Amino acid sequence: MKRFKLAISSIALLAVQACTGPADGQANTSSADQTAPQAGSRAKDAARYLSQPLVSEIYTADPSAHVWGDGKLYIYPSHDIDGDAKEDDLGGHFEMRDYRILSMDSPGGKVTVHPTALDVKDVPWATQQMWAPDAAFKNGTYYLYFPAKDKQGAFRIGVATSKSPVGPFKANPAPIKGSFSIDPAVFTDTDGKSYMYFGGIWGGQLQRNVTGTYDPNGSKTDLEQPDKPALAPKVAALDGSMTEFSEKPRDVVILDEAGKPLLGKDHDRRFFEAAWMHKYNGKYYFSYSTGNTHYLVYAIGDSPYGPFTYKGRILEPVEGWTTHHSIVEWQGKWWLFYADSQLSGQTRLRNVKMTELTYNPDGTIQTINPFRK
Ligand code: FUB
Repeated sequence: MKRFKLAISSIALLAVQACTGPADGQANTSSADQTAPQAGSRAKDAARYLSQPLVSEIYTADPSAHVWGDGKLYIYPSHDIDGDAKEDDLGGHFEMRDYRILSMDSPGGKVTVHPTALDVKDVPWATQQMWAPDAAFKNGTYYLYFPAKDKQGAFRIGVATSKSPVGPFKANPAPIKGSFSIDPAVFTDTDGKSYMYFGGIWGGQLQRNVTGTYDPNGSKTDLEQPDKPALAPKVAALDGSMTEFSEKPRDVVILDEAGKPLLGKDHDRRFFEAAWMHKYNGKYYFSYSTGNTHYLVYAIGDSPYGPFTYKGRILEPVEGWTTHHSIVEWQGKWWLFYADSQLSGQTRLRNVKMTELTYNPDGTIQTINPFRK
């Protein structure tokens, strides 16, 4: 299957900018951006979607949401741009070059689009493709973690610091030692220890790092062993500096209901990309995207290292090939942040959204349909 799929919606009834207001926790959009694309100019049937884009001045994806000490909600997204690359199975069309951070005071309130927080030109080791980032806070410093390709074309994970949650961030001169692949997600446990979850197959290159060294000629997809355990995402504890691993990355093992690792052929459930960790009622919820089957799913464990047992879907497929999410508690409710291609109809130009997440009494998550019935 191609690295993109056809836009689901083609019936244009309402202009997004004429939509009658926020729905389901959605915010009114914010300040103008002189680098703004044509977001919002494409007439679409906004009412078909469960949630509306949080901002339309820029294209955004991969929303990592956090609530720091001031009680506001900060979103650390990818900043999609309309580049020249043709769409391919390795995500070459995701040509992002910088990060812009979003913030909101309350669900459904104004969303502020902050100025550039970090540009690839200011990252000494990185050349291109500033993909899905995440952030952490410790002892007065904010940390921005981001994947980008180095001069060999290998994805590494970098870190940049700031005294402000919205930057500007200053990048460390080299990527995190021992890091590879994409989609860092940093989880700080209640005991203060922080862990980075990361990885992605296909364009995320996890399958090209199985020997511990990047193999530029490795498989373009996965292990190509459908009946063997699927490639596992990785987890490593961060050291006290928050800028290096304190251990060699370990496999995040995801088991089926029989206690067996999910297999490579199980495309509806196996890990593809977009790791996220959150804790609910003392349990660890590892969630991720299944990529080419387009689901956001989750697995539950008793330790930040797992193993995790697959539990089900969080989100059914959105418009556009990718989605990527975060889950956070804010103002007494749990929220799912995700992205689709509502504004552009193009996979490379996405927009972030939020909607409420509901748990069942047994701790399972109610599956969300991104479209209204
Ligand atoms: O945004 C670029 C890549 O697409 C991300 O790193 C993946 O998670 C997917 O959303």
